[in-house]
Amino acid sequence: MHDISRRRLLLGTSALGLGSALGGCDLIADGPSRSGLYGLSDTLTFATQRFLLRDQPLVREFGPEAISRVFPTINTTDPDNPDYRRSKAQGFADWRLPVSGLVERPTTFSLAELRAMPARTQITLHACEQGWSAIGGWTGVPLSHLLASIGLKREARFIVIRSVDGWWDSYDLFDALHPQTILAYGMNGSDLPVAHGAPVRLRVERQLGYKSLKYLASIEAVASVSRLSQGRGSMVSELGFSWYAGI
Ligand SMILES: Nc1nc2c(c(=O)[nH]1)N[C@H]1C(S)=C(S)[C@@H](COP(=O)(O)O)O[C@H]1N2
Ligand SMILES: [Mo]
Repeated sequence: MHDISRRRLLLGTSALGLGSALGGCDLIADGPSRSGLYGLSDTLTFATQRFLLRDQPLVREFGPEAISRVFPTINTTDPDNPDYRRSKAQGFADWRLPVSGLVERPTTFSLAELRAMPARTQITLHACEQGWSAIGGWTGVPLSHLLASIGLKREARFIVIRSVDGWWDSYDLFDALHPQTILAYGMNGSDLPVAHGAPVRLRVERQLGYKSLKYLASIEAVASVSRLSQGRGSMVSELGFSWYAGI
């Protein structure tokens, strides 16, 4: 036990050192990783991608003709949660998104307030770890804009996002502040459908589909994720998936 935690500590520290040295960017935080060989490969993938992508390049965006006629939907497709059902019945008029933690002005946003912010539309390829992919068009407010509007504190290193169906995940600032990381309320020119995460879902375009949480419930800026749940940074990493799922 002692050895394992020491080893994780060493691996974690080397990822931070390698990441900062190669990336030269203080958006790079030490990501949670698994122990053993998987942990080592997570750490190397993370550090390599952070180096290769250090200028925050955009993922490829397509024209409208590329949009998939059928965009699969999986896992939760209609949350079985009384508050969610009530809100859905009202067209999400009472839906609210609290943004708290290490921010200057903790704020709760309505859907109308998010829609009034500067919007970005992007047509991108979604890749699911289960082996399918599809192209969809997403419209929403960049998370970077939302966080800037309420002031992210210097100590913040990760953004933790929770969903109404119990999914939760975290993102380092490198991904959270990426220009294509948006809180999407529109899909293919219409309101985001319930099956795809209405009223608002996250799009994190440089990671696998499971990082793009649907049915957003709250956002929190934190300095570390080590004390959240099992300290692995997300719900799916507690099930064995990697925290960092860069593609
Ligand atoms: N809250 C929540 N977010 C989620 C999921 C989920 O079940 N619940 N599934 C994830 C997975 S594995 C994928 S591939 C995409 C699927 O999005 P879609 O249903 O719009 O295709 O959402 C991701 N985000
Ligand atoms: Mo997925």
